[in-house]
Order: sequence, then structure tokens, then C-alpha cells
Amino acid sequence: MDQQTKDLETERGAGGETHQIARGAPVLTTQQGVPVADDQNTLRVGPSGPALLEDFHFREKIFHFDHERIPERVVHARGYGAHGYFETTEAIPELTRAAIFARKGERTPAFVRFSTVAGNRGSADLARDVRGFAVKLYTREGNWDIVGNNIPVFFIQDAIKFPDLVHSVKQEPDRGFPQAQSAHDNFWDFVSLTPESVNMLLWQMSDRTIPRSFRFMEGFGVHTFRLVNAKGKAHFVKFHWKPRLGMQSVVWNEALKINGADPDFHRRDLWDAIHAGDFPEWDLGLQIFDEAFAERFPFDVLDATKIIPEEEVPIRIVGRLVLDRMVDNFFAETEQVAFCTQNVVPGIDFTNDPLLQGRNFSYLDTQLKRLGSPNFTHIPVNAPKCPFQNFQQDGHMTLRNPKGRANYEPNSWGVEGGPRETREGYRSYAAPENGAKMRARPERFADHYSQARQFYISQTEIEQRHIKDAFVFELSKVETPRIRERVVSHLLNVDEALAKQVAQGLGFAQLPERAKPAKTPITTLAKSEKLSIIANGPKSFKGRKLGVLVSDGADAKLLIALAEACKSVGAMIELVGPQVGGIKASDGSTVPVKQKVVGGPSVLYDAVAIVLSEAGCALLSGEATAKDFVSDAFAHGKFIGVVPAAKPLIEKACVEMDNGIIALDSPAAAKSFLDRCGMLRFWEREPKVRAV
Ligand code: HDE
Repeated sequence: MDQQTKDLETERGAGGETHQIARGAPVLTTQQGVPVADDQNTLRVGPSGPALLEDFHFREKIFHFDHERIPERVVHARGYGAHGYFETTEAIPELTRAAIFARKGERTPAFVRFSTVAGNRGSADLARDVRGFAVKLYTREGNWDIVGNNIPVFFIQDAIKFPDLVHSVKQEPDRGFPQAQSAHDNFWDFVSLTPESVNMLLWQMSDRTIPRSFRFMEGFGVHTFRLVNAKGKAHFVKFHWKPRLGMQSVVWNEALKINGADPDFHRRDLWDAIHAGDFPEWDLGLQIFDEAFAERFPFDVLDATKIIPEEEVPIRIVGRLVLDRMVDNFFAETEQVAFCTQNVVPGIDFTNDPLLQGRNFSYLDTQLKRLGSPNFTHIPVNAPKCPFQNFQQDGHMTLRNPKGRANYEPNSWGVEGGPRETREGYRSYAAPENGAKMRARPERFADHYSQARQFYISQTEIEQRHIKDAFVFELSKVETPRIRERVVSHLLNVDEALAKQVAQGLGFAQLPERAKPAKTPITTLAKSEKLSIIANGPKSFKGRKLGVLVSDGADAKLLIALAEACKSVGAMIELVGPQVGGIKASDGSTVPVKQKVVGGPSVLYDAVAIVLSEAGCALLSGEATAKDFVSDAFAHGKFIGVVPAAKPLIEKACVEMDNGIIALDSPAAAKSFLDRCGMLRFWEREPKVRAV
């Protein structure tokens, strides 16, 4: 009996229902604080009679339940948040007067929400999708929100196209599907008619959109912002979050299977890591540049479909973000958190990026719809942690109203008259503006292909293949041939070989005509090494997870050696076996098992080890899910450690031995196996397992 039930007295009602009477536990009350005697039965006329309207307890409970949902976010509905802090590692007062950057060592509380974009609140984590990376920094001078993504560019250049983009990617309105997928006609129809999307499409078809974990993703502010110093001098800036654990993604076939095996894969990963004390960290990097650079850069720095390569403007690390605490309540914090791009602090300012300007309107507006009151700022996760006061008052659900007589200013009531302005307050950068009113984009926005090409040529061969495969997969789900052709006609302006491979993958009889570019693409942009995930891999198994398939009689010493090797590199280990009750290892000890093999497929792990006895191997060789465990790990390029007794299972799984399969013939082999796992994937295998 656990502690909780010990503190309770249990009684059975006349109908056999359970009444738990509070002894040590707090008393259950109504919202009005009235103690409840019976929470199991509605008030009725006799045990079989009709219910009574005067049952205020029942009515209040059901009324509240009926109103539990609030509208989900129109985009980024599915998300997961955590608390932490930002620590300034370099003071930059020469660049910005922002208090957060004034002093090295300054710690600022932070809340981060990661999300997918297209799916509904209950959709699966491994959809091919951009990830939101929204950071709220509770600075001494107010809240600063960097509402970014894990991809540094966007689909569109002007906010007026956002509703069209989002409508096109979400479920088609007549049929209500597909859920959380861009692989359908409407999405590809829209983007193929919107060539400014092409750069983003290359990123979207890359492995960036199937991250292994939130912890292994970069984050970007996307737009160009301004830093303004105390003298009013401004610099342009782009914000980058760099994961200390390095970047990593899964492969597409794995993503599809993870969605079935554990639709909450990313949530669980963050939950487990934070609870294990493995707090994920990101460095904050700044790309700082001035008007002169903006002038000579071949693209417009206000165009959110373009990056500035790190090779051209290096990144300066000025702080680190650490996530060290999960929320107490998902709804109160993660669901109700309200990010707004217009939440900036003195020393941080906007630019005229037309996407950013539109966002500054949209976010405030959307919070009113979702949270239902202009007082959403009173909710603890949204309220600043520095003092704040003004004369805004009343409205739904207000928790704060101005005290005293004055609710306006100027007033005659002196210090009693409430808050007043300060010269130190937020001042917008005095950017000179003039021009005729019009609906038009700058001509420098017209290049749609050059950076898409640059991104593509910056990838390793494996990553290029994944991009090609992703285009072929998505377009194979598009039913209208002319939409498929239109996409390939754009790819011809990006990279001819890629376009041809995609056309071949789709079974085209002939290549379509090249799309006519609005501006001739530049084909001489240099590769940017930093754009590849694989080339910048961490080469360490830290933060990753080993899955070990075990059976009765498994080598106890080897299991201990594997656990120690994982611990020494900072990795997690999870045992998968025939039953969750655990196994009896070779030394007679009982070893707990986390997953039954049917619920613990190898897609949940970064590498696997097969540690079976001969009898265990014979048993599992007759189990299809055990064979899948091996053959999926093989197909997904994972390192596989195998004890000699488990060889028959490897053969049954039709797996060919290669250098990614490592013999675990003694406990001493555990460490070198884990070192190999640090390469994360055995990519050389991939061409052998992918024929179409
Ligand atoms: Fe958003 N976006 N967005 N977006 N966005 C929202 O605000 C919008 C854009 C991003 O975890 C909404 O609170 C417009 C770019 C994130 O709560 C909404 C445009 C980038 C999140 C909205 C964009 C983002 C949102 C929906 C085109 C990357 C989730 C719910 C101009 C830099 C934040 C909400 C969270 C959420 C509007 C484009 C990132 C409707 C109009 C570009 C991470 O206001």
C-alpha cells in the first residue's frame, strides 16, 4: 500500500462505489470552498430517481469540465515547454543597452516552448515539419520573446500570405485530412505557385524537419533585428541558438515508425532528460552587421527567405540557455504561454522585414482569441518577473488593478498618483523613413533560387540523398501531375542533377520546362559547411540512448559494462525484453526491463545491443517484433552490438554483417562499442539498403 492510500480511509457505498475519506490528505471542496461529502453520486430522488437541479456540486463540476478547452493555436498547436535560465557569458554594452547583456554572469529566468507547425494539438511529434523554438526571457526590464524556428528561413516574404500558406498545409477543408503532413496537393500547389518558398522547401525536405530531439536542434530568430546601444547607435543582428549536444536527426522511415511507436517521442525525451538532470543547453550566438554589409550583401537582409552564411558574418557567442525544470502543469504553463514578437526590451528593436511587421500585429491578436481576455498577461507564465505597473484596468479575469484613486495620468496626486514615464524607458530606434504608400516588394527580394542551391551543395552526399528522397516521397502523395511537374520545374533552377533525380523518382517520362526565374540565379555562391547536420555532428554519444535487447541468461557482466560505458559518456540505456517483469541474467540476478519488445522497437534508440543467451535467442528468433528490432536498426544505419549467442537472430532478421555491426564478445568490448556509437550512424550502409 503506498503512502497516499495509507492516509485515507476507504468506505464502500450502498452501490459498491469507493469513497476515500480524507485523513492526512486535503479535503475536497467545491470552487466556493464548501467541503464535499460525496463525489461519487449525483443528488437524486431515491437511488433510482431523477437527478435534481439543485445539485450545485455536480453542476459546478460538469460546467467547469465542459469549458476545459481553449482554442488551440492556429499554428504551432502541438508544443512542449520547459523552464530554465539564460546566462550572459559576454557583456555587450557597446552593442545594446539591454540590461540582459549588461553584465557577464547575469542570469535571466527563461521559458521555452518547442512545437510543430502544421499538426493539431494531439498530432504526432515526428511529422516532417518545421519546429517552433520560442523563448521568453523574463529580463529586469521586461519580457523579451524570441519567437523563432529551428530553420533560419521562411516560406514567404510578406505576412499577408501567411493565412494562405497555413491553409494550404493544414488539413484540406472538404475532407479534414491529412493531419500534420505537408505531403498533399494543397500544400505543394501553393508553394509551387510561390517561388519565394523554394529555399525553405530545400530546408524542409532536409533532415532538419525530423529532429531526433528538441535537445539536438538549432534555433533561429529568423528575421534581422536591431541592437541599439545607450547612445542610440544601432547594429543589425540575427539570433542563433546552438545546441551544446550537437545536431542530430532521424531518418524518414524511422520517423514514420516512431510516430506509431511513441507519438510523444520528443516530449518524452525532454521530460526524461530534465528529470535525469541532463539539462539541455544552447549557446546564444549573434550575427552582427551594419548598413554597409547590408548594402553589399547580394540579398536583402530584410528578406526572411534568406540567410547570411556564418562564413560571411561569423557568430559571436554571448550567452547560454539552460532548461532545468519541467512545468508543474502543462495547461497552465505550456498551453497558456503567450509569445509575442512585439515583446522587446530597451536595446532590442525591429526592422522593416515585412514578415516581422505582420507578426507584430498577429501575436497579440491571437492571444486575445485563445486566452479570451486582454488580461492574459496576468497569468504567471506570461507576467514579467520584474515590477510592472500601469493604468490598464478591468476586463475579463483581471487579477491586478491600479491601486488608489488615480487610474489615469498625468494627474495631480503626486507620488500617490501612481506610475509615470521614465527617460530610461523604451525608445524606438529613430530609423528615417519616407516613401509613397504602395503594395510592393523591393526588387532585391526577387532572387528565389540562389540560396536554395547554396543550401543543397552545402550538404553531404547522404543528406543530398535524403532531400531527394523527401521530395520524391512528398510528391508521390500529390495526386495532380501538373503540381508535381511544377515543383520539378523549380528544382531545375536549383540543381539540375537533383531535379533529374526527383523526376526519375516520380517516374516522369520527360523533364518539365525550367520555371522562369524572376531574377537570374547566382550559381557561384560558395558552400557553407555550417549548413550540414552530418558535417557538424557531435561525434559523441552524450545525451543519446542505447536500447539493449535482452533475455533470460543474458551476460550479466556485459550488461553492467554497457551501463557503465553509457554512464561514462553521459548516455542513457534502456533494456528491452520478452516481458516487463525483468529477466534473470547469467549470474542469477533479476534485471529490470523497461520495455516489452513489442512496445520498444529499435526506432526509439540511437544505437542497439543484442545481448541474448542461446535459449533467449532461440525464443526471440520466433518473434517478429524482435526481428524487426534488428532489421530496422540495420536499415536506419544504427550501430548494432551483438553477442555471439545472438548471431542466429541477426541471420533470421536477414541482416548482412558489416562494419556497423560490432561483436560484443566480452564485457571489455562495451567501451569501444560505445565509442563507435559516438559516430551516431553508420552512414556507409545506407546506399545498400535504399534501392528506390
Ligand atoms: Fe508564427 N504565429 N507567424 N512564425 N509562430 C504563431 O501565435 C504568424 C512565423 C512561431 O510556442 C501564432 O501564439 C504570422 C515565422 C512560433 O506558442 C500566430 C506569420 C516564425 C510560434 C502566428 C508567422 C514563426 C508561432 C499562433 C507570418 C519563425 C509558436 C499562436 C508573418 C521565426 C509560439 C500564437 C508558441 C505562433 C502568426 C510566421 C514562429 C497566429 C502572421 C517566420 C515558434 O500569431
